[in-house]
Amino acid sequence: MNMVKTLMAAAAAAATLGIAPLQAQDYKEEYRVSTVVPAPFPWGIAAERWVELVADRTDGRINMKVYPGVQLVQGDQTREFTAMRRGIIDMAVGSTINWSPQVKELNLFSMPFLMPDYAALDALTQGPVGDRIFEILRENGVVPLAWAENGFREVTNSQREIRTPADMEGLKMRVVGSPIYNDMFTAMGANPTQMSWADAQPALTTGAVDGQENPLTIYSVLNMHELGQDNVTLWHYVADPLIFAVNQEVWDSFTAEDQEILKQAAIEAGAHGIDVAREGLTDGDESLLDDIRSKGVNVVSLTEEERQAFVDITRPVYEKWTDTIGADLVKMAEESIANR
Ligand code: X2X
Repeated sequence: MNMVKTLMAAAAAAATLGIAPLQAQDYKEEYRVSTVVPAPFPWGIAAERWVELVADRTDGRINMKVYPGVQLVQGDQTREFTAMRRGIIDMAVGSTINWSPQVKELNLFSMPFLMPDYAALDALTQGPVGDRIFEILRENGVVPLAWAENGFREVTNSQREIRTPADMEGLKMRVVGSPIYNDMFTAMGANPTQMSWADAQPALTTGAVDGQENPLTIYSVLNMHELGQDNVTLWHYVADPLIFAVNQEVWDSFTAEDQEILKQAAIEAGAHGIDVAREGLTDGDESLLDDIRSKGVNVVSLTEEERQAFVDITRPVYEKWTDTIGADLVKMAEESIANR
């Protein structure tokens, strides 16, 4: 037999026996997983859990490492998605906010007051909206595997209690990198300034900005009360889920068996991350809120009428962004939430 025939025979035999070709030899020594924040933030915990589960279940064949601080894109979280698509980043656990400059449909989760509670958030990620979003991500050239959670984003500031849009007047607010945030805070009368998470922390420390919005897990791990952020308003205006995803070529380089391991591990790590992200922030367990209150922080819950005033004032933003996101997807989301 000549060489070609020998190889063909070997391949045929391998196929018959169900033996995977020796692809593991092509695997990289390390796969780089991008995140914005590390453990002990729930986001970092979810990413670390994914890495551990995959290492265990592949006997180390797939060696992943978390690179927090979006350091693979010099701290600019709005470039994470593009870098993953191009293979500069192998994998990421990323916020829908940070990928929305490239994937406009992801702004859905930033629509003001769309999701009133966790059940609404779950109705989106675990239902037809989530399926559609994953399809869109695949069309955009990355492979999405599972959901985790940064959380409901509550507003904090160093100046005064916020109960009405009038209280927002003139407050200098750090906002994230999707223009819908500029639109929302401008509509409320505040003075928003967009900056990366890397720049946000010094800006809060020096008082260059008066306030910010982020999940309370971020607030509490960072001890933001020590940065003067001693007014917190619970308004649940938006929430950012996290998505586990892999660069397409990297994904294609794995055997079907390893792809399944990666996906299953992401689902389990995501479920764990969601549990951690909600700990102490639910009706049954408010321990995180109590802990924040015990530090002398003024934590305000809005009445239904107070909340409605914010809904009304941001309504034009909601309408404007419905066009950008796509009226069909927004309608599907509204229906999923109504039927939750
Ligand atoms: O920059 C933020 O506020 C953060 C950490 O929540 C995100 O990456 C969306």
